Amino acid sequence: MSAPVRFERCRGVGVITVDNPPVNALSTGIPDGIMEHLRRGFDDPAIAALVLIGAGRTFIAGADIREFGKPRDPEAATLRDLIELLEGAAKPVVAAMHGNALGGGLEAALGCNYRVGSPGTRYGFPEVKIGLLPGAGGTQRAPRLIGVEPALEMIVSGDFVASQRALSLGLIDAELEGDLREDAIAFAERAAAERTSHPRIGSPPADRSKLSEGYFEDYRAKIAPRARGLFSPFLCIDCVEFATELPLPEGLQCERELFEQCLASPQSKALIHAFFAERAAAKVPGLPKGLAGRPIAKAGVVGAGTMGGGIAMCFANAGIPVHLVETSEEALAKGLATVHRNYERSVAKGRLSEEKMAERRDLMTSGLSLGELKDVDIVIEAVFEEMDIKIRIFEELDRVCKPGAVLATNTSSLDVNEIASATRRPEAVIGTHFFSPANVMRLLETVRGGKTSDETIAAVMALAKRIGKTGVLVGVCDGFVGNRMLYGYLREANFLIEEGAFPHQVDEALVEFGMAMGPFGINDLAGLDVGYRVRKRQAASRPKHLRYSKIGDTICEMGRHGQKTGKGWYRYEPGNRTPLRDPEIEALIVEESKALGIARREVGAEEIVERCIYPLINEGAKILEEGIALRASDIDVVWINGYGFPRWCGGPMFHADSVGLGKVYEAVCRYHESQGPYWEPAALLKRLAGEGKNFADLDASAASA
Ligand code: 3H9
Repeated sequence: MSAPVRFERCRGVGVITVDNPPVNALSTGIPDGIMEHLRRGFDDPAIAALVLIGAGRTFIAGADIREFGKPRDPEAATLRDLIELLEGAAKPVVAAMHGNALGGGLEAALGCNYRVGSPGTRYGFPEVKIGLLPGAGGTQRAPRLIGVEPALEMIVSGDFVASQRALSLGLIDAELEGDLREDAIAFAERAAAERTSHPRIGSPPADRSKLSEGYFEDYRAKIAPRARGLFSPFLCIDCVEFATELPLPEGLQCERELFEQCLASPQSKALIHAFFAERAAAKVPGLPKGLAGRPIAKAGVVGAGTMGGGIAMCFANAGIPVHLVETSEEALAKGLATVHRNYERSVAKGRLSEEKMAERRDLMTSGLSLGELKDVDIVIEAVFEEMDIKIRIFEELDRVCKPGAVLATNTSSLDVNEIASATRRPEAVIGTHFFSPANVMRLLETVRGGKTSDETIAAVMALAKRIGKTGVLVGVCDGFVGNRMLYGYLREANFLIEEGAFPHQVDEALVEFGMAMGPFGINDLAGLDVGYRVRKRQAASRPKHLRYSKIGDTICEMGRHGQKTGKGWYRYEPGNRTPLRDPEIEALIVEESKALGIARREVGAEEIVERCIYPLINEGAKILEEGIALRASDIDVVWINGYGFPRWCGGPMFHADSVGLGKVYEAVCRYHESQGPYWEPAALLKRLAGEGKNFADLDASAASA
């Protein structure tokens, strides 16, 4: 194994290479290694300049996130020590960047005299996405180097900046198109030969003379809606404001204190959990190593409704040709018109160029016969949630599709095994449950049937990554992971309104908890008829002794299907999506309580949150017991990316761990007593609570098994 930091002399330039795969993170020992070689270069009279570069596919992607929260070796040098040494360097140092130069990696580069990069390099401070702020001088040096406004935008959004933009901002001094190492060495040689002094980010505060009056206050107000519930974006702004007021050493001190606050916050722990959970979800235990699955060169989609059209867009957006099939010209034209409208909206908003839109539209073909799908590598069926229709389609797909093609269904709750049994190749059948709008939502629940082959799973998990989705592998059950958990959440929301709350109170309490929207608002957005159809299908098998709220059905039968009909749980003014309380619905709810013999009572926000969130956890535990989800963290990924669960709470299972499983179990038992059988505690929850363990322990022991 090669050393994680190497030194080579090339003519009069010392090249320090960080080789710490996969992303050259600044793990313990790496700053020491870089510092040792820097000193060696400073001391060697034959060396006139130094280059800092990354091995493999990237420059340094930041501090090692895995080490946060763990005890650190007090003897080991820190990133801040490294940057201090760089800033005091007697010889010019050039950061040569490719791949990603992120967080602490970019901060180290800011400590160098020169920054150069390959054309495709991405630069950024993504710390805010894991609840932190750039804590090794990024908030102080970036505004001094590139100006307050662009620096603030980079630091608060966490978004990456492309190479050309980095060049125009002055974040890098040059874009080097040839061999980065060679060109950077030549750049360093020239700098050493031609100049006696080398640029350095100075101590005076960043220039605020061009900022408008109240600039930082306005910025705080501007980001407030998208940063709802979040802690670190506001501390990022504080830090940049310090950079405009304080000399560098004092600014660095303030930044350090605020960084420590972020690091100690529950939010950063939850967001870091979410970061690793998403990466863990991509790994499927048991799949043969290196199995890539069939490459997808062309796709087919059956059904051009909202979901089908959105799924076709996912393929076209990723550059994959896609053929869309409908049953009538009219339905096809309608579906394509929606797709085109979506693209045009993106162009109008400046998110997509005319040229890219044309390219994407050109990748889409369409027709009226399933026979046209004979050459696709994957077909995704996205028609009505009716088993009979799906069975007929899969029988036909089995006849027409080429051997080895993946046959996928976008069902959100139906039995994938039953669908697979309509074919002679159940190994090729899999569920791909997209979320609406499919071209926007990141979650892809990938449903493994009893006979789905490893190749099919590998192909779909790879496809998920390629089309920019977070794939989570789940097993077959009614509603899979996400919707199965949703049943309990919505059920309790409905019971709460029978008992005394109104829809807006339930929604407000859950939005206050952190959910992107409340259950009634989201129902209206998604369309009430979808859930109604599922409930009708389940009616025959629903145990009659169990409590059932029929208000949702009544509302649907009144023709109130949510936002699309202007009325649902709320009413809507034409052209406005703001939910407004509707006296007609509230009267109906009061009437229903009376009919049920329930004396309405005040229902507090705490009860609303417990009654809706704890069933998620209890059901999640049952899902784990049954092996429907592979990990508790996969459930978190599903709920964060598909259901608007606050990422900064880490997902329902991480949230349960944070609350304490003992406390959650005790509450579930209490509600079991008062509310009855729906609240039957999961055996796993009981066991973990009894053992003083949590879901993270379960995942850790499964990973090490
Ligand atoms: C920081 O720098 C703090 C400082 O300001 C102040 C300090 C005082 N550490 O995403 P991928 C792993 S905070 C450890 O699948 P991609 C990742 O878990 C840090 N591990 O690849 C995965 O492991 P595995 C600021 C990391 O090509 C593997 O690398 N920096 C780190 O799609 C591949 O990752 C960030 O927040 C890390 N920093 O994307 C950058 N980064 O194979 C966060 C990645 O075992 N990282 N890993 O599952 C990213 O945004 C993406 O990983 C990146 C590559 C764009 C780099």
